Parts: sequence; C-alpha cells; structure tokens
Amino acid sequence: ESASSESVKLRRLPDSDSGIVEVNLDRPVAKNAIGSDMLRGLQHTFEAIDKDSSAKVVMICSSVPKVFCAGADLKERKKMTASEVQFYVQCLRSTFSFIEALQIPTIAVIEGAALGGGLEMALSCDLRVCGEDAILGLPETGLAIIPGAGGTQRLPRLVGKSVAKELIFTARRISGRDAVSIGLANCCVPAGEAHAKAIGIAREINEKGPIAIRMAKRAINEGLEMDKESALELEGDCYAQILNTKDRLEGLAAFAEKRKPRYTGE
Ligand code: CO8
Repeated sequence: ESASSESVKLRRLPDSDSGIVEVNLDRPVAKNAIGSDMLRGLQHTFEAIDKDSSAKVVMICSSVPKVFCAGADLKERKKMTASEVQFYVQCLRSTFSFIEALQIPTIAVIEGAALGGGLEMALSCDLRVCGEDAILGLPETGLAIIPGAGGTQRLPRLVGKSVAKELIFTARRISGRDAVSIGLANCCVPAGEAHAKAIGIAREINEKGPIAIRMAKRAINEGLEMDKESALELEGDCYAQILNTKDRLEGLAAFAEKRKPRYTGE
C-alpha cells in the first residue's frame, strides 16, 4: 500500500487481480470531506494511476464506515475568502474532469453518504455500485450554492433533465435502491457488500482486452457529446485502433482453441 496523502491511499490488488487498483478515501474525522489536503491527495493519486500502464480498472472506495464522502469540507470552506473558494472549486472541477477522462474504467463503491462533492466525484466515475445504506444527494441549494463540481452537468446526462432538476432543486437525499431506479447507480446490494460486488465487476473488466476497453470508453464518452454521424465515425476510428493488436488475434485463437484468452494489452 502506498500513501499519496494522509487521507487518500492507493492500493493495488494482489496476484491475478493486479490490474485492479483501489483508491481509498480515509479521513474519518470529517466523514471523508474533501479538504485541501485530500484534494491534493486525489490529484496525485489519479495522476499516478494515469501514468501506470498496468492499471486496468480503478475502484474509488471509502475506508470510513457508513460514508463514501461528505463532499466539500464545510469547516475549511467557512474560513476561506471568496477567491480561495474559487481556486478550490477550480481544482475540484479539474480533478473530477481528470477522473472522468481516465482511459480505464472507474467504479465508485458507495456505502453510506455520498453528498455534494462526494456524489459529484462518483458521477465522474463510469459505474456506481451502492450498498443498501447508501444516501445520495446534492445538498448544495440548501447551502445556497449550486453543485459546482460537475453536478449540474453530469447528473442530467445520466438521469435526464427532469429528474436531475428535481434532485438539485429540492436537495433531496435518496437511497441506493432509488438511485438504481433512476439510473444513477448501476446496482444496489445489501449493506456492506458493495465492495465485494464492485470487485466482481472489476474482475470481469480486468479479464477483457485492455485496449478494447479503453477504446470502448472513449467511443462512448466522446461519442455521446457529438452528433450521431460524427460519433459513428469516431466509433470506426476506435475500431481501427484495435485491428492490428496482438490481443485481437489472441481473442480469435482462444475462441478456436476453446480456452480463455490471455490478453497482454498489445
Ligand atoms: N465538511 C466538514 N466536516 C464534515 C462534513 C463536511 N462536509 N460532513 C461531516 N463533517 C464532520 C461533522 O461536522 C462532524 O464533526 P464534529 O465531530 O467535529 O462535529 C463529523 O464530520 C461527523 O459528522 P456527523 O456527526 O454529522 O456524522 P453522521 O454520521 O451523523 O452524518 C453525514 C454523516 C450524513 C455525512 C453528515 O455529516 C452530513 O450530512 N454532512 C454534510 C454533507 C453536506 O452537506 N455536504 C455537501 C457539502 S457542499 C459540496 O460538497 C459542494 C461541492 C461543490 C463545490 C461547489 C461550490 C460552489
């Protein structure tokens, strides 16, 4: 285990799971609220993951019981000037955009509260796995601010305009089950089992062709921001990048030989 900061820890799973990396939020005194130190920790950790070509899938988890992340650090915020807040929010925004733009898939593992910036971090991930005790919400309007780290954009892209507006205007907190029913979370499992569920999904991803996974993520994320014709062209470009890979031939060979493929990412 390597420490990126006091409150953010990076761990690589052992043996056959070594393509799976876990980012653990660990700031129990503030329910994983993102203070400046944690924000720096997140930046360094995700930069390290981005440079690590052996990382195939990332899980963002919490080491603190009953909470994923309580959002921005409201105690630190109270002491900040408006320009310090502005700088902090800029860093938060760019960190979440960096997470969203990582080439490999990301999974947020949500047990307990994911509120404000905490939910916005989860929204920057590709998948969200909830425990039944999960509480998700954007409480910002209740604090007389708006979700300023992607919430007004990423939430409606996921659940649609109307449902996102209701959640943001009312600042309502919803359960893991309700999050699944509106398409905010991928699945909801009994409390305490979200981590195991996410590992299962990460393993499924980890055994697929890594270049294919990266190209699929790129085609989906970039394609959905384009008109359909351009997006289909992008899909074609992404496909072309897979054509000359060793892994594609390995996939065909494994099928013919009725065995599991062994992909190397080449
Ligand atoms: N910041 C700082 N400290 C916090 C935070 C927080 N966000 N959340 C909890 N804490 C602290 C509490 O103050 C408490 O400290 P102390 O022991 O000194 O009193 C300690 O953590 C434990 O908290 P609780 O006793 O409340 O623990 P519970 O288990 O009862 O509840 C909750 C946990 C549900 C997480 C609850 O603490 C809570 O609702 N917290 C506030 C969540 C919130 O409103 N977050 C949204 C913040 S706004 C935001 O994230 C905006 C980001 C985008 C920026 C854009 C700005 C323009």
